[in-house]
Amino acid sequence: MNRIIFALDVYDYNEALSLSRELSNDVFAIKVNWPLVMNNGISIVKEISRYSNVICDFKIADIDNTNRLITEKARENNAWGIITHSFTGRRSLKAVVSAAGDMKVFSLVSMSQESFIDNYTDDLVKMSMEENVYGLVAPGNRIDILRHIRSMSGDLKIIAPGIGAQGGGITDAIMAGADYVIIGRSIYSDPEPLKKVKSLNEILGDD
Ligand code: O7M
Repeated sequence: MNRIIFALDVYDYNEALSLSRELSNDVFAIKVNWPLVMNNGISIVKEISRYSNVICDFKIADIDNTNRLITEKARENNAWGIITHSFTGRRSLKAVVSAAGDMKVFSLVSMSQESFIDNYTDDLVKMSMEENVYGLVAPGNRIDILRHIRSMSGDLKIIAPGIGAQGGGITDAIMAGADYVIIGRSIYSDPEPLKKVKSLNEILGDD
């Protein structure tokens, strides 16, 4: 079992493909964000999906119709999962869940940096559960908040960024209730990314 979601926050096509090929067997999924898609187009999602589960981290935050249009593009390109904001309200979240089909929807309920979202986290968790999302994004570097979200969210999957470059500890995040940890710079900025992933998996007791 792998519990690392690799945040592929690079611009370059060749670098992205070569990291995806190299790391795919040792990570649970690859998270694709705007920097890569802006440089290469949405078809990069389909290409990477040949090697790994791909989670489109588009942090969708618009009205229902626009959310639907964005979600459909991710689905068309074989994404395994999609990340949406939830602060935009129930109608917007419903649109993502309904357009997602088999794709897993992750709803962001707290960030790895302090934000105004912190004032609404409990409401966002409750609404996300009522709307049947698959999982939540919660901060892996703000352990008390992560533990609190875990205590509220039943068996929803929690994916947690903020590890390494943003100060969070990988085992602390798992112990506080994260199912998966999202890690970018600590892996792709390492001179030996595969070795780095394997050593993190060893810390987690994963093979
Ligand atoms: O390990 P890093 O800091 O290099 O990368 C962290 C990744 O997680 C990067 O892709 C961020 O956009 C993302 N992220 C956060 O860092 N903080 C958040 O609160 C939320 C996310 C995220 O993945 O949201 C889905």
